[in-house]
Amino acid sequence: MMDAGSEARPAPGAAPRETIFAPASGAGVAGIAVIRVSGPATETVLSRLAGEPLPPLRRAVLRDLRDEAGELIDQAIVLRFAAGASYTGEAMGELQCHGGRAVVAAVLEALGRQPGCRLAEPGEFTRRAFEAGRIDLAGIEALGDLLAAETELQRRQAARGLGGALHRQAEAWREDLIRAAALVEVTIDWADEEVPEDVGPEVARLLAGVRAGIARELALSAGAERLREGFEVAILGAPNVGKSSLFNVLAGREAAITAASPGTTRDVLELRYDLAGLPVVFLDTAGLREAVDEVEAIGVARAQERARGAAMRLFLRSGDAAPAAAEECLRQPGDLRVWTKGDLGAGPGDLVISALRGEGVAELLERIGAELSARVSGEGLVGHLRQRRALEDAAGALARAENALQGDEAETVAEDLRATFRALERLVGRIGAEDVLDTVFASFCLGK
Ligand SMILES: Nc1nc2c(ncn2[C@@H]2O[C@H](COP(=O)(O)OP(=O)(O)OP(=O)(O)O)[C@@H](O)[C@H]2O)c(=O)[nH]1
Ligand SMILES: [Mg+2]
Repeated sequence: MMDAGSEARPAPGAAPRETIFAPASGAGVAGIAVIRVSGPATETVLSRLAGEPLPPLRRAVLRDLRDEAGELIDQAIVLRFAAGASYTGEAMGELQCHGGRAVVAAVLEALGRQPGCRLAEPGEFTRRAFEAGRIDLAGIEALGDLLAAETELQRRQAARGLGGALHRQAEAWREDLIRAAALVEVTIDWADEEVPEDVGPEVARLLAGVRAGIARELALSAGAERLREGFEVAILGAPNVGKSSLFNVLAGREAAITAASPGTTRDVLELRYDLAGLPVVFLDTAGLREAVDEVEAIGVARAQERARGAAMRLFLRSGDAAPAAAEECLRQPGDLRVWTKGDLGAGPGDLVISALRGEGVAELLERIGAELSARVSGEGLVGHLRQRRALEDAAGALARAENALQGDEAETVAEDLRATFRALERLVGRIGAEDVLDTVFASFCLGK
């Protein structure tokens, strides 16, 4: 989290800022539900529901919540935070009431009847935190990732981002570049006189250090992006080799139709799978062959398209089907060849499985896990396309600065360094954030 910012105040003459509220805990019945309130009317609203005097700041106190008629709604823990020392930077409150649907609905209704109060939009608490300078864009993206994380490795990656790792890294690069820029400015100022000392080597060393750091992050970003989005593993092969049967074993249920007749699967089916912390999406596909009808032809085309974009491909073969000709042009390094129906006999391939008996499937998963985890073993901080683009721009501008330095063009070096700064500021969202916030918040849930 960044430094505590001051409370965002409305511009003079502007309408007073609305106070927002929303359930922060998930939908459905639970022991406790947390409802958050943020904005200038927080104290008034809380005292109307929970009675006066309100508990001291940051002290959790059990209170009766009552509606305007004095009727008891629920008993709840009331917690409040001062403006300037809360998530949003505004005065904030939390009501931890019982988690029944009717209880939550009644508390929300009572809040909605308070003047100047309305239900928050998805991501609105975080938008206010951003406006108050309490979180930057990279932090918001990491928070979104953390809320969306389905596996342990996704959670770890997002948690690093939330801790501000990318922000700190960008700051470190910026400091080195500021020092380099200052040295370059000196040579510009002394242009007509003798420069006291040749600063070139020192500037070159600083720029090369930052370049190496950025290059390293860019190299790791492919793995970090995959980890965030999930690895698609396409199950491919000629009709009838047992693709859907394997898919069903992985799903632990009859997710796909299997049949003795070839050409059974037409659509691409997806199965989300937590492979030792790696988020994997298995794809069952139509058997690769010259299709006999139009629908099958569409299915085969889709299978090939998804196979090309997948992180990994499993090429299945069995003794009772000729290998698919299309396989050869789909193969990429790291893919696996799997001999199926091992109960009927073994054949060539990286390993043998039998979906019927469930044999070899654990080993197959192990091989897939080993291959994919090798691609994310780095500690990549840049997991979003937007961040990668900004970092690529920074790398480009920095390379131009290094070239100009070799040509002794101090003015150009200074200009390219400024472009590098701007790209790094876009990376953490210090500039250009407004354009992307709406898209980011569209994926946020209520109450965050
Ligand atoms: N003996 C044996 N039969 C299997 C095994 N796996 C699949 N089969 C049989 O092979 C036939 C085809 O299986 P599917 O899983 O539908 O094959 P597919 O590759 O999805 O076929 P398409 O969707 O038509 O491309 C079915 O009759 C299955 O019961 C296995 O491990 N052993
Ligand atoms: Mg099938």
